[in-house]
Amino acid sequence: MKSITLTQFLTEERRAGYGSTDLTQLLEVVARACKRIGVATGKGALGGVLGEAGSDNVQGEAQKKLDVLSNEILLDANAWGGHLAACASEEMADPQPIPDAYPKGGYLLLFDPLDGSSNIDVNIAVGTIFSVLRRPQGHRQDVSVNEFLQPGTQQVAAGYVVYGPSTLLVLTLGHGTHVFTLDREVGSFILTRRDATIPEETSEFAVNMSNQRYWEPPMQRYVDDLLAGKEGPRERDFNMRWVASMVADVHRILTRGGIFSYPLDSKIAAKGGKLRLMYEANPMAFIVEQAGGAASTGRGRIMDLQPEALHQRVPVFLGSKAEVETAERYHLDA
Ligand code: FDP
Repeated sequence: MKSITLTQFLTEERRAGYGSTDLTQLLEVVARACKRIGVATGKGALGGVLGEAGSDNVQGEAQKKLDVLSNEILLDANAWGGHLAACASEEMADPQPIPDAYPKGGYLLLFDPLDGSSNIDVNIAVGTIFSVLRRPQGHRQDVSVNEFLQPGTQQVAAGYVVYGPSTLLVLTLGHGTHVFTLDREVGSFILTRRDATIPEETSEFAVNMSNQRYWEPPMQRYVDDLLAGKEGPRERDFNMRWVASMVADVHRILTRGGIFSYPLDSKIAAKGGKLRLMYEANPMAFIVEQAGGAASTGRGRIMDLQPEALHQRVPVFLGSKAEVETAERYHLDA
């Protein structure tokens, strides 16, 4: 069978009325930047890029050298294309406008350049997550942060790349979620799964159990019932997995189902949660919903939230639809 490259896929999508020429080119630039991040990640200790950068990001988290490098790769790659008005990143306090030397376009790009960075030094899969919004109409001056504060339902595209045993790009433009695998010899992303579908039911959950004693009562009850297995109210045994790279955990769920959750706990309650709404929760929610799954804060749909800040955090439950709805019921009935 003839293989379909990302370029061909995006061109055909555009002809079918999904996305503009600018969006297609923007996504190709992001994919190309991610290939470079994949090369840097793949070099490991030989590339001299492991370990701490010696700086903190806006959230007070220690930056790894690869966090900083990946951020620079994405910014450099996206500066000159003319498709974007500005970029925002987990690693930068404020959005970065496109430099004056280049034309500005009508899209806004948000990214977590290297998700799961605690796993870099131990050679476990990490990834990049990105979200594309349209710049609101009527803004001609410098891009303000408020232009980024659009609900997830406004995303025109979202994706993630996993740098694992193989490098994968998962993408949605709002009609289906599609998986591309990097052919490393040729250097192209090839479509390997069209219209990925997450099974509605699951018997597998992903959560950092070490936080159990800090969770809210409904979350405690939900997980107690999962752990009670066949003898408990759920009447079946559940398996648990936790990679601690959201991209890898979400990709497992996209492949075989499951529920991923980073709930509120008393250690992070003041921050509103652990995961960032704009460049982690929203793009993953879009991808998961487009694959037939669901994504909730535990008390409502993630993509319906009106963001209040660029680096806002939210509780996250996503994956197999029926299981996310069950977890939601525990919270809403409490
Ligand atoms: P990280 O901080 O290492 O980038 O983005 C947050 C995240 O990783 C997710 O990728 C991951 O699911 C989670 O945090 C891991 O949290 P724990 O350290 O609590 O396991």
